[in-house]
Amino acid sequence: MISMPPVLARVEVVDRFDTAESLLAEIQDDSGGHAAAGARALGGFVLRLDGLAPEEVRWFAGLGPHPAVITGYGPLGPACLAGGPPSLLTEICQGFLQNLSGERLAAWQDVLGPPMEFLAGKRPRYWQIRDRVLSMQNRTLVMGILNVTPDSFSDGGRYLDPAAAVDHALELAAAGADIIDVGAESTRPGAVPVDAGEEWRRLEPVLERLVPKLGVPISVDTYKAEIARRALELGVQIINDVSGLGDPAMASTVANAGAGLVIMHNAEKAQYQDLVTEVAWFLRNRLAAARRAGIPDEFVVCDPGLGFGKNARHNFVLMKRLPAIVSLGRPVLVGPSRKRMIGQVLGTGPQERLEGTMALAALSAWMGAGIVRVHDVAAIVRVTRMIDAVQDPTWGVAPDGG
Ligand code: HH2
Repeated sequence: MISMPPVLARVEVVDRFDTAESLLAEIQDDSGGHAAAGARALGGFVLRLDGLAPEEVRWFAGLGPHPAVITGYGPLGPACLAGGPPSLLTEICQGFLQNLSGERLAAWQDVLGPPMEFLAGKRPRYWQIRDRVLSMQNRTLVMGILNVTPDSFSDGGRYLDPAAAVDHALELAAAGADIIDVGAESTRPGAVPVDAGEEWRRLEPVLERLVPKLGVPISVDTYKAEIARRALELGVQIINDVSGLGDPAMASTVANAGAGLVIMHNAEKAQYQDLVTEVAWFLRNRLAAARRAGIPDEFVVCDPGLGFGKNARHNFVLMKRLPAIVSLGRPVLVGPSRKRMIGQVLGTGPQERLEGTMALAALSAWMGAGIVRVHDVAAIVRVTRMIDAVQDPTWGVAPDGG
């Protein structure tokens, strides 16, 4: 097993609300430069590299004030921000790689590949799940939520009865859901943990009925490898793991079934030195762990995990800087549905968060998410269809349509 040096590369999009300070707040400046300000002037992209070796950081420092480059320290050690248009950042990446050799070259080639594709305008648009491929080429996918729990924060108790659960899943699919995500343990803060026996008692009767009936793929929201194994045996195609492979047996279980996997960021405490870097690093790290366990990257989708070990402010920062997660190279799933971050802004309870969910789903789709996970499928399908039409104005509309 090759241990990968801790390096990380990602691309952020700088917009009119960003100041040099807001992007640089996280890396301790040791050069007095103004990369983010430069990025604004030059075209709106910032490339951030973390975990540089001393000679590597010297190479960046040697690039001088133009192109706008700043070096400092992040949570993975020496870090660098370079600002400018995609062509300039691509040139910088190529120059940087030319100066490397051996294991460092291999490590940086591996992490720089996806951001360089992102800068070239390419997005990760496919997800392999068992023998199917889900495409996000033309449109954002909608994952409908089915909670077979007594205590989920917005719909607990409504679908505990298997017949009601199956009916609801069929309704969600008819409303346009591309995937149905079935969960039998609430993950809301303060929820009582459920043992595998109880979780399976809730899931089994639903999955047994649903697998043969449902035309769209089923994912199971569980962090327990034992539950994942049983669900995969019944024929589900995806495991949605909110612990990001916390169970050591999870990756091999998913690999053996050739199933799709959602790796979500989670943390015990809402405490970060540098939120976006830490979330991106966690996801990259778990992606590499999945690969080592035999899950090719094509089978994995990444999720920043809104509300998991994060306060509202963390959630909004992650939403705003979603391209940093998209540039890691895998399709991104975002789950904003009815979450507390909406209630905190609008002062509304879980049942009155539809507009907030619509806004966050629209932003997610616009900023490159491939999948949104929601309760209100019919409304969100309409929202994402509109965003998709703007993303690709040639798609689905006749040239002379009014
Ligand atoms: N959020 C919830 C549960 N599972 N999975 C992913 N991948 N991403 C998410 O954001 C996510 C998730 C929480 O929402 P919900 O299922 O509605 O509530 P509860 O955990 O109370 O059942």
